[in-house]
Amino acid sequence: MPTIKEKLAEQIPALREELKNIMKDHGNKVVGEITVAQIFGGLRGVRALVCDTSSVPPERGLLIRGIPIIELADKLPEEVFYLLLTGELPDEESLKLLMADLKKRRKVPEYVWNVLKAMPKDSHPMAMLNTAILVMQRESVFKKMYDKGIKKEDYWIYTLEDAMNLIARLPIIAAGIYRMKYNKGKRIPSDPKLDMGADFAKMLGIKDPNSEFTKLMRMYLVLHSDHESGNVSASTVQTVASALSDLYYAVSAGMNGLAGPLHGLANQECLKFVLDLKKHFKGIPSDEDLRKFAWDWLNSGKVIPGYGHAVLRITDPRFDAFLKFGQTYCAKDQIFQIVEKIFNVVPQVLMEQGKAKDPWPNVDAGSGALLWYYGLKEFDFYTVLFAVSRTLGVSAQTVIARAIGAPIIRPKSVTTEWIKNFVTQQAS
Ligand code: CMX
Repeated sequence: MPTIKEKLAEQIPALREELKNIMKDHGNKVVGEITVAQIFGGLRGVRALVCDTSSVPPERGLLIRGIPIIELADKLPEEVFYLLLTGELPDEESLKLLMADLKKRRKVPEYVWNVLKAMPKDSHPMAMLNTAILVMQRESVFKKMYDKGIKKEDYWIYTLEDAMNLIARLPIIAAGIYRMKYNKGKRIPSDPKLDMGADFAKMLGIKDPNSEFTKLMRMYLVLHSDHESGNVSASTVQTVASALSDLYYAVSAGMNGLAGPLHGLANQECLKFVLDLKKHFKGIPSDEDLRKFAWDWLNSGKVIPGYGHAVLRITDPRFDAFLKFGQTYCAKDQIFQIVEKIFNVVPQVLMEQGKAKDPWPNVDAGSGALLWYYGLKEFDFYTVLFAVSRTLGVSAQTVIARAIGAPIIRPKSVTTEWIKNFVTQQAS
């Protein structure tokens, strides 16, 4: 059975050949145009990137290598990483090899903890995580080999090394940040008997008598792992990596984008919204009270966290997966019931308001309530969980970009003056 590196080494020549032929035969074909509104509007809908690990058809939601995410919700994060990279789910033997390889790499250098301890106590856990990633840059195998002088066609091999090291270390670092930041006691060491999700759950130190939290962690790591490459975090990783910055630089940069409230931080904002509601109404609000609350919220100029999406036009299937989990394991929990109630009321309000193109819940709308239920109540930590998961996808994307020799990303910008002149010329 091949290792993941051998499997990729088998696949990459054909991938390169295919790409070369597409470029040779069809390089001049026009696939789209861009309007002035798109230039000023965050490039929404502009087809300008290639991402083979996953796709997000607006009416279907996330497909990883063509497989709907809902069909992968019960897989291990390691299986999904294999799928992201190779386009195939691993057989038993390949999975064993991958898991054994990742386990060997579960070592975090002591200086990472020293740097984290030296940070101000009120540092956001995402600032801590991204600092930890950046401070490990000196460990980059790609950087070391690049300095020695390697062939371009071998870049992916050392990027894969960095990816495997980073993926193996991040759950340990994230759990360490959790215990340090919230005074949970000593760090809990990684357990080599456990898979990534179970080990992460154990290192966080959440009581888990029925292994439900372990199940949730595995699912959480799978659901957030990838979402094409146009979103803020993934596109940042790809842009930084395209300068041949190593994966530590690139992932740290991308995860700084994930820390924004319109992106990954929405999950912490979401739970805050739910808790505010519960406090305000001293329990579960009625539909009518919630409608009014949502309108007041919108009228005060705020967005409803966890609702809307730049690409999706349906209820995010990742939200569906969390909802199903909640209905199975904590249907009677008040916080979870408020999440369900918001789902029943808010889309209608957003439709009536008529601004959001997508009035439906995204991945962040429901996950926080489940974490809260199991006792992970420090909601400014939630984006860290997202980041640990998203590193699987963006790392796979970067390995593939290196394998196909993707060039430095450098689109052209124009001035507002240029646009004004352009539209004037068009009019005449
Ligand atoms: N509540 C209120 N207004 C919303 C809204 C929401 N949940 N979603 C969109 N809108 C508004 C926008 O703010 C925008 O208003 P203006 O015209 O006044 O600027 C208008 O509707 C049109 O926006 P859009 O084209 O539908 O949405 P965008 O592609 O510009 O933005 C997103 C997408 C996710 C940033 C936006 O829906 C939002 O802010 N949602 C709340 C935050 C959130 O849940 N983010 C997490 C997304 C998932 C992730 O990346 O992790």
